[in-house]
Amino acid sequence: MSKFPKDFYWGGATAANQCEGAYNEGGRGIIKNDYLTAGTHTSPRSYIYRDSDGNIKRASMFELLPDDAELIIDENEYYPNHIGIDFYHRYKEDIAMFAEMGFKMFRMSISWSRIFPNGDDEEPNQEGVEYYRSMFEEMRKHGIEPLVTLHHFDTPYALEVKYGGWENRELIKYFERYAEFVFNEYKDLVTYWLTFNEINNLVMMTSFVPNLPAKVAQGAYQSLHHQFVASAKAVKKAHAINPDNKVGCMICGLVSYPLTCDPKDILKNQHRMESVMYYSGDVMVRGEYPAYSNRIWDELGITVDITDEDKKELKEGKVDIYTFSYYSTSCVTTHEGADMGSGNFSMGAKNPYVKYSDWDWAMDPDGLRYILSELYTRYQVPIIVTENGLGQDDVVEADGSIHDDYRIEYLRSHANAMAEAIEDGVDLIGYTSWGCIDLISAGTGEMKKRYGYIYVDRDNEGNGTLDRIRKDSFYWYKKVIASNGEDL
Ligand code: BGP
Repeated sequence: MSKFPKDFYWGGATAANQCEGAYNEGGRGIIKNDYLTAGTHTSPRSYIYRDSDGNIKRASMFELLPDDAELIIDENEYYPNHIGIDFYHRYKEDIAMFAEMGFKMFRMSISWSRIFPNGDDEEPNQEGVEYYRSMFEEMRKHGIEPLVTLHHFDTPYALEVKYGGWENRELIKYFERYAEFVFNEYKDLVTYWLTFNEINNLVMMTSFVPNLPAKVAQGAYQSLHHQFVASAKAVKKAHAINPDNKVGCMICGLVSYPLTCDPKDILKNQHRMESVMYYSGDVMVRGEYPAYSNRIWDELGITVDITDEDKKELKEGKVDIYTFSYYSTSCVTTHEGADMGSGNFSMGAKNPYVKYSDWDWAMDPDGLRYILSELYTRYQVPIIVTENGLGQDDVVEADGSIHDDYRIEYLRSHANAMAEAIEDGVDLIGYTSWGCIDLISAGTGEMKKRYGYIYVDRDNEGNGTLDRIRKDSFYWYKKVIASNGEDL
């Protein structure tokens, strides 16, 4: 007997800026990621910019850009997101392949700058509006439930230039207007929504980067607060427009363990989990800042401007479901000399009890069962795992087949962990694995960090036909969905 509930939402996930391409088609406005070059897991993606003296310079995505930097697109560089996997033009054939696998849910994102190219425009861009309508209709035609992210790393760049980005409170009203517009527009087609993808990423570096200037931490926490308020206002609108709407938070699952049983490691890990992960969920699900917030702000030497009106909004705009990404875990320690690994995501000490991927991310299915139980005990709302998967390059055999048994093994072990969590009593209602079709890596800009059940013929330099090929995992997942997770 399947351990998964009868209507479990099996599916996959993508994000507009990593798959659509067509970055300057259909009236779309520019986003900052359009300026990101490709990187690898050892050399970060970078921006090319002109400084106020007219010099052309390069800065990695992890550096702070100077205030006078004017981002430019250099004809001699390769910008992977410009073409993506051409999902913009091929979404019908791709959705048909998702349907062939039996998807019940498809998580995608609306590109805000396709709807409001500058973010604060008076009128929406009709071509963008029709584009997503057609995509939702296509999903419905195949019986697939859309799960729509409103913001996946893609604030319209014009808002960053004009207002300085999310540090400025002004952005709240533009996001609210965009959200209200799409809730009304797609009212008959969409009921599952997520506001900000991995909202906690905004403050992640304040825990991982030592001696970060207080100004940076201040800006990060203030921006996050503005996104919390923007999200809460959107939740209220969603409920007012259609009481059936279900809105979720989307939290980056930065799960860590104490490296040793030294009580100092236990405490350090508790504080790490609070600042990088629980802080955001606590505000969005419970509608108020948790008690430990003051400790976090004091340690960073910052003050977050929170008005009484904001507090009211947060209370009234609590999310209905908790969703998160889960790839990996890491360890936290106060002891010198721990192996810190090189993965761009885990950012902690290496765990001797788990295996690591080619990109040095820990593969830890037990950690998924563990965190699911922690989260459900904490929040008691339905949960969806909205991202999970193994990023690894694949080999296309001479006969065109792709034997990605390593990916099947990763996914199977995580599906088993979900089944166990359900038996533990967790109200898990869905699973949309990441990059169900190969797409551009957010962290490295690589194409070869592949997550898909569907292979896309394109390499890190932008060569390839963009043809789609079914991998072995495609047929495996189809069987999993058909048996509702019984046949893993
Ligand atoms: C999450 C993002 C996704 C996705 C994923 C995998 O942080 O929400 O956009 O990209 O991570 O990461 P990467 O693309 O760096 O392998």
